[in-house]
Amino acid sequence: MSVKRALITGITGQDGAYLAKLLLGKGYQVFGLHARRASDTLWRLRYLDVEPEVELLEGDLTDLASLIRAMEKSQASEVYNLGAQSFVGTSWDQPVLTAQATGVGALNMLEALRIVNRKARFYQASTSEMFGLVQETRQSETTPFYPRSPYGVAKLYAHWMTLNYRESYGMHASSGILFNHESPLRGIEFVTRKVTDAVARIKLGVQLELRLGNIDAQRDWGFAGDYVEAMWLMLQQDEPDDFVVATGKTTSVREMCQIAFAHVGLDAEQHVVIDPRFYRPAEVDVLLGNPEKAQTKLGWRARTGLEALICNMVDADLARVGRSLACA
Ligand code: NAP
Ligand code: G4F
Repeated sequence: MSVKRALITGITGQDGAYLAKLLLGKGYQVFGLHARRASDTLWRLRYLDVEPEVELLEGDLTDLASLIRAMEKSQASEVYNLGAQSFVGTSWDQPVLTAQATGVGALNMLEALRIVNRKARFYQASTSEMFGLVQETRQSETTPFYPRSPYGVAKLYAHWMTLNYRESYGMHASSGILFNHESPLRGIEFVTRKVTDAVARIKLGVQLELRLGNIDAQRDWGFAGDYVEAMWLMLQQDEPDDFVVATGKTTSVREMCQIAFAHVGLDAEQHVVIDPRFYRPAEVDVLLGNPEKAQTKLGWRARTGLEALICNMVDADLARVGRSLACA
């Protein structure tokens, strides 16, 4: 049997690294779209020990020609579109870039499939941010969307384009509506990692306080390593479809902070300072997913609880900050 070939956009991001590891473990040849950057973006692939096994192809989601070349070079039969400007906060400062990379970028990738190999299977990284001002207490595949940020709007465009290409061209294009998922590889700008990094620094005596915005916001947080399995399962189905991927539990930022500080014997109340600079122009107050369809049809469920996840992230940051202090 010939080796399966997969192309991942956003391979240098949190999910891209975990997905590359998962697919390599299943015997895939893995190609990753890689935009040239001045800074080191390959650290996550090194952290998971997969950098040498991944073949990087230069390209950018805003450059259709580079995506066509990536399709031709990789000969991929599965394409995972994870690339995006993915930080909600930045999307108000750079709404046009967000629309181009996160919204039209997905359309460019779909076009590259349509031009080079429309039989290739396509995964779109959709998001619970599309529910925004939630229209139902537990959000499922049938909940109406109401995005609250330029990022959410861009993702909704990409989501509908994925459905449209499925219906217009019969393409195997699936959309995973993933709720927040975290790991030690999470970018430092996202709230869980911002908290676990600060907890490590405060514990090791190199930081005094942690400045946060709306700590009453609630999220349905899971572990990224569990969530990339759902992406793969979607592309193994006979028919393309949309799936909510979530834990089915929601927790406030405040409670998540308490877990992180308590893990190292500290009291969050003593260190967290509310700073209006981190409030957003429009907030998504609460997200809570209903993952029943993914459980029934994909046989997928979240395996990692929030407490274990946050404690693991704190431990990873303690080790990281400890190493950097030892080298200083
Ligand atoms: P991430 O860590 O921010 O990674 C984003 C990736 O996209 C990076 O590899 C980045 O490359 C790449 N990228 C940015 N602009 C690009 C462009 N113009 N062309 C090509 N690549 C570009 O995000 P993540 O947490 O892994 O999330 C993966 C995907 O799932 C994203 O689409 C995100 O919006 C979506 N999502 C995430 C969550 C979550 O909770 N993590 C939930 C729902 C949906 P550089 O490293 O070179 O900048
Ligand atoms: O960690 P966050 O920045 O994640 P957010 O906005 O929920 O977006 C993440 O999850 C989405 C899925 O729902 C993805 F599509 C998206 O790409 C990204 O991965 O913020 C979580 C909550 C927000 O309500 C925010 O207002 O935490 C609140 N928060 C409070 N203080 C803060 C802070 N968020 C950040 N980043 N920094 C703060 O200081």
